[in-house]
Amino acid sequence: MTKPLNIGLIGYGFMGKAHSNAYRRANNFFDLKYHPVLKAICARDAVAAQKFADTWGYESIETEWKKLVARKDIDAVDICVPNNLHHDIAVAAAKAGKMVLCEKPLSMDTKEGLKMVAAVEKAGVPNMVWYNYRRVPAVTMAKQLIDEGKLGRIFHYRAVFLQDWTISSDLPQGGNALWRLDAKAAGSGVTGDLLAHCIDTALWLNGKMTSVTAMTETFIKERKHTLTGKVEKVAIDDACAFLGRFENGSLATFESTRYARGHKALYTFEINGEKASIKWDLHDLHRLQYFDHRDEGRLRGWRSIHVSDHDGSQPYMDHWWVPGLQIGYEHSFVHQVADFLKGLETGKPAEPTFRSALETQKVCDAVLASAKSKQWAKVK
Ligand code: SOE
Repeated sequence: MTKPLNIGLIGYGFMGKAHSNAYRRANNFFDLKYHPVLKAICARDAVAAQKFADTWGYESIETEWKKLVARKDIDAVDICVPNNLHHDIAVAAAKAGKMVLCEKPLSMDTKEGLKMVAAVEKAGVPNMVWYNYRRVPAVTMAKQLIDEGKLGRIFHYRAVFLQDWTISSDLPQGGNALWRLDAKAAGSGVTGDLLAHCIDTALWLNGKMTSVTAMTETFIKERKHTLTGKVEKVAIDDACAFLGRFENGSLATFESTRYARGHKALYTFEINGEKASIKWDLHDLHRLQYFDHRDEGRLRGWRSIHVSDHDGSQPYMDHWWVPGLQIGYEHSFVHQVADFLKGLETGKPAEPTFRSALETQKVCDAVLASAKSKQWAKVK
C-alpha cells in the first residue's frame, strides 16, 4: 500500500496544468511509496477553479490561499502563481508545517529568497523548486558525463533561451500569463523567467559562478496594463545578455530574449571541455550531442546520442515505453514529482531545494545589478 500525499495547488495556469499532469502520472511509471492525492486547487475565480478541478480531478476548491494553507488535510502546498506571491505563500505554508513546492524562480530577488529558505528550514519541511529542465533525460545524462570527468577541465559554458511572443506593442502587460511583462508581479523579465532556467542548469552542471557583466534592454517602453486599463511604463528586461566567470575557471556567455523572431522556446547549451564537448537543444530534447577528442582521429566527430535506452545506463528512460521511443517536455515534470516522492522515502531531498535555488537568484540579482551599473558584479 502506498501512502497518500495530499496536494494543495495554488494557481491554474500553464504550470498548474504541468504539475497536475505530473502528479497524476508519476505513480503509473515509477515505483514509489507515496502517491499524490489531488486534494484542492485554489484560485480567486471560483468558476475557473471548479472547471480546473473537474478537468484534473481535484477533490475540492478554495478561493483564498490562506484558507488552503490552513487546511488540516493538505500535506504539500504547490505554488504556481506569479512570482510576487511566492514569498508570502511559501512562508505561511512552511509555518503551517506543510511541504512546499514552488514554481521557478524561487522569489522576486535574493532578499526574499533568503527569507523563504529560512522559513522552510526552520519548519524542517521538505521543499523544492520546479526547475524542470534538469530532468530531461539528455540533460541529466550530461550531468552524469561531466561528473564522471568525461569532459575534463571545462573552458566554456554557453547558453541561450530565445522566444518571440512579446514583439507586438499591442500586447498588454498584467493579468493571466501576461503578468510576466509586469515587473511588479514578475520581478524581472527574461532574466527571472528564462535565464533563471539556464542559470539553474549551469550551476548544477558546472558549479558556482563568481562574477558577471550584463546588458539588458526594454524594446517596448510602454504597454497598456490589463488590470488598470492605463498605458504604463514597462519595467521588465525584454532581452538580457551576460558574460560570466565560474569558480572552476571556465567562462560563460548567456543570452535570452523575447524578441528573436522565429524562436518560440529555443533553449540550448554547449559546454566545451579539454577532452570533450556536449551540446543540448530543447527542440530536439532527446538528443545529446557529444564530441570526444580521444576518439580515433579518422572517426572523430559529433555523436548524436538518442537518449532512450532501457538498460538503465540512460537516466529515467527505463521507466517509459520501449527503447527508441521518445518522451517529451511534460515528462520532465513527472520525473520531478517522482524524485520528490523518492526524496520523502529516502530522506535525501530532491534538488533543487529552496537553498540550492537561491544560488540562481543570486546570479540573477548580480546580472540585473551589473546591467544597471554597467560594471562587473560579484555573485554574492
Ligand atoms: C515563458 O514563456 C515560459 O513559459 C517560462 O515561464 C517557462 O518557465 C519556460 O519553461 C517556457 O517559457
